Amino acid sequence: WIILFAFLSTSSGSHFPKNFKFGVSTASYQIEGAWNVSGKGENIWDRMTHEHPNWIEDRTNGDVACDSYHQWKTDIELINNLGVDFYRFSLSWSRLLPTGFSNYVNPDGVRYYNGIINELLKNNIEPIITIYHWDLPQPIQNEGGWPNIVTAEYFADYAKVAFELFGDRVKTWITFNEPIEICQNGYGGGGKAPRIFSSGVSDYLCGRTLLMAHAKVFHLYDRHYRHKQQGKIGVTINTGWFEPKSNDPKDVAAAELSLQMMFGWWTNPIFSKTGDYPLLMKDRIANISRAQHFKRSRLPNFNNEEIKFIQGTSDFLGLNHYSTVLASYAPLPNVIPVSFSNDLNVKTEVDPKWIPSAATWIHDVPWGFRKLLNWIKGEYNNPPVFVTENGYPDVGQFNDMERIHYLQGYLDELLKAILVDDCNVYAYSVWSVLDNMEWNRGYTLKFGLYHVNFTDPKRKRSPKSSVQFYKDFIKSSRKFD
Ligand code: BGP
Repeated sequence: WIILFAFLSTSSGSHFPKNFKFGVSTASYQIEGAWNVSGKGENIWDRMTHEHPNWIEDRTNGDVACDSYHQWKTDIELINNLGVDFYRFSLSWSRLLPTGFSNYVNPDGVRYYNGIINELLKNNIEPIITIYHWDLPQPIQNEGGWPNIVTAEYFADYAKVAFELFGDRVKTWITFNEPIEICQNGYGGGGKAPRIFSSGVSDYLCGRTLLMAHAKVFHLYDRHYRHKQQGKIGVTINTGWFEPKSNDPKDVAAAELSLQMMFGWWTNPIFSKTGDYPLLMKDRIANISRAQHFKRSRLPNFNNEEIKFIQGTSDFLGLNHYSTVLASYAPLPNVIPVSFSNDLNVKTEVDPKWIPSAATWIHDVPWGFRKLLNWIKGEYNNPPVFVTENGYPDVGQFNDMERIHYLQGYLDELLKAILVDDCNVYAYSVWSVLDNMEWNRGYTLKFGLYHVNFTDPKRKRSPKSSVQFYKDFIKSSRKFD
């Protein structure tokens, strides 16, 4: 053991299992630009950033972003230069289906994604598609968006178009990226589009639709495409690690409640033996709703048939993980406000000794990653985990030593989780290839391995030090094959 630990702590990349895959991730709205050209329709991020520029820190938007719609070939060269196995990117729903509905497919959109997929394959890089990374077509939002259960049908129609068009070459599909961000931040009072403020009700309705939509699309793939196309389909859920602030059972319970309500909300119905939302969450929201004089729980239930429909609908658990917080007990929620965060009501803070980043919510705490992977292993019987995002934000320095320190630390802990703890993780992806439009932070926050000059109309890309780091890391991990 001592030798193994000594080796692990000095290793860089070595000893990852033979078939372990490394990659990088992006999302359509954050990089593509070309928001209204070549037939693309309007989506909720276009609408929100145009109507409310002040909701974005630097009053920018994704109109041009990294201009990847025109520069995708350069991007693939940069990705290829890293020596990665796969590239995870998302489809812009309104670039393929400008109104959101499947009665008209935009040929330029099809051409664009075909170009990317074919070029990746030519370079031996596996294309991995996220079907939905937050850019809902505006006309579907006009019909109520995700809180309206009918949106699940339109999502399935869209997914079918994607399977038909690209499924002969794309073998890994991710239905949703980070459902809690879509629902709680989009419809429950957070800052993400469409930023609807009906807290405490719409966010849970949205959650119900998303879980049904995910399951529907899984079954669609399973029944009609899996046999022919031989691919895998899963979902990406995000969570930080919640470390109890002390051994006090109340703090331990607060940490567990946080994991169950933020992560278990999604993973329990799909990956657990019981199906359905976590019991802790159901009881808590039912009780609070009662105290608030609601006639029923604000958490809309699933009947037995629906539970069976959702259960087991994922070939892998996509995990986005960035950071850790200390959780401690807070008194039972007040009756108001009616909101998800009031339902949860756990106190969180960080250890002042942890290395911060340019985002208040991200610290360099690699051991939390290993603990989370072990928690997932215990909770859901060691499912295959695909780490779809992990990364560190700064303000854009070329010599990005903090990013390298972060990535090295998290990769080391991942390796221990795999080799020492036997966690079933088979792939890892860095967020992100390029500096990009970081949602509410606009261009003030940089996650890229490559720097992008956003004042240059050509959006010139240049490597940061972390490019060489990741490249070497991947290469040395393969040397031992
Ligand atoms: C994840 C998203 C990514 C990316 C990253 C950074 O939640 O899936 O799209 O943006 O986080 O987050 P942020 O820009 O909110 O700091």
